[in-house]
Amino acid sequence: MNATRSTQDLQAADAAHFLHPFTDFQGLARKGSRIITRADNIYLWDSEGHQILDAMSGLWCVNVGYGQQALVDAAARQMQQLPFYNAFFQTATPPAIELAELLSQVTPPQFQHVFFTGSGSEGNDTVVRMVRRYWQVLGQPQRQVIISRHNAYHGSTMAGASLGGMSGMHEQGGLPIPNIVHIDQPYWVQHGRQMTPAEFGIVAARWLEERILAIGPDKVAAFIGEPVQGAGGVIIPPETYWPEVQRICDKYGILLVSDEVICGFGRTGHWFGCERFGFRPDLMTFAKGVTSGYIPLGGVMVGERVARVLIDQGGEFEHGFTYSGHPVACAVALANIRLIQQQRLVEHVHDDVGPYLAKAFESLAEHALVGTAETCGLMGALLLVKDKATLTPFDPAVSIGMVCRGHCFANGLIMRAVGDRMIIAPPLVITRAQIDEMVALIRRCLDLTLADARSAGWL
Ligand code: PXG
Repeated sequence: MNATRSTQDLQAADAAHFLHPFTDFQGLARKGSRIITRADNIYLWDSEGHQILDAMSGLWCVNVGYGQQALVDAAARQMQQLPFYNAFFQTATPPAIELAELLSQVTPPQFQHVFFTGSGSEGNDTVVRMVRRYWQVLGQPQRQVIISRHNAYHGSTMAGASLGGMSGMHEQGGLPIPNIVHIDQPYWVQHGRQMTPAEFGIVAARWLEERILAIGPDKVAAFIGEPVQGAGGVIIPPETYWPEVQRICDKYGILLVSDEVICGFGRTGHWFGCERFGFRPDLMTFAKGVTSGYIPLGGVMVGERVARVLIDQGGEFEHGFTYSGHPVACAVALANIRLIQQQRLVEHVHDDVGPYLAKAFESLAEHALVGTAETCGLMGALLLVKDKATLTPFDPAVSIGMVCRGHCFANGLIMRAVGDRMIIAPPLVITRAQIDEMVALIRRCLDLTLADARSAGWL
């Protein structure tokens, strides 16, 4: 990169040539991108020299924080030794083999095999093909239907976006693809306030059973869900939800898939979200935190129930990507997972900063704008409301989340707005003192948003 290029110059080139993901191209071109030039630990710096606290870990991925030299060294070493070789033609590379072995150790015991991809979306495409292939090999090819949930996010490829329950995405491009259906999400504020959360968790899980029965259990291949919905706004299900989902999947013999792209690798204070919520998936999609985002890598952990069928009876599985098991990506993942182990980051979240963040969020719950404040490990969400007592939302035309996000942007804090939910997922290396700093910034931005709401008469 040419360090002498001005922000303005870079913004002009960006607007002229770069189509950003999930972006209104014209709107951004008019405004100009914020250009991020470097990072360390939990902080970013933009091209104007502003320091920003990254409470979103990049995009839910930089679990070990920025600037970890061990990951950089692993990439450089592997690039020199062997920058690429594929795993198609009866070949393998040491980093891919060693990562497969290490993943089988850090994941729950039913997982002894992995299929590598380049991203979470490709991982979920692999899940769709793999579960359908599994049932075909078992002589039940009619088991085609995969049940997912509204407001889930499972990626942006045709199958990933179909599994996802984002209506805006479905409208652009004729989705979902056939035989993918959605049930409602276990979001208590939206669907369950007349019940206790524990009662609601059972009710929400039973929506799965009702749908299975409506379709016919012999036609259903799998159920997929994120342990905690991330991009959907950090929707933390009641404790009763996942065990009941597990019971229902077991009852009808349906494969259970946990999308761990966000929840995996320590985010919830456990290695994987399914361990936090007490269920035993047959397949697990991962990406993001496997390399802390330093380099793209994803994949699917394949439980023995599925692996034995595919290996012992399946013959050739006609699926794969150029970068399945990319040696540089796998070398970085190895260094990343070893760092998580050495620095005991999962324990750090579980025993120390996770509970500390939960306490801090309890104090934010007292703010006039905050209707609910929830955390799970190092994920958190504040629901902004017009009236705390009744959880009455603001007029959607106000876009209160975007107002708050604007203040975060201007005050050196990256916090996401998903509708009226303000969400965070900071790097796992965050300290208590840094949580205090982050929460003080959040409080300031809430105060500024409240002042806007008062002066504009939105309250
Ligand atoms: N599953 C889950 C649960 C995800 O969060 C994917 C799959 C797809 O991964 P790839 O690597 O193909 O992007 C994701 C990705 C957001 C946001 O706005 C979230 C994601 C991606 C982009 C934006 O929160 N998650």
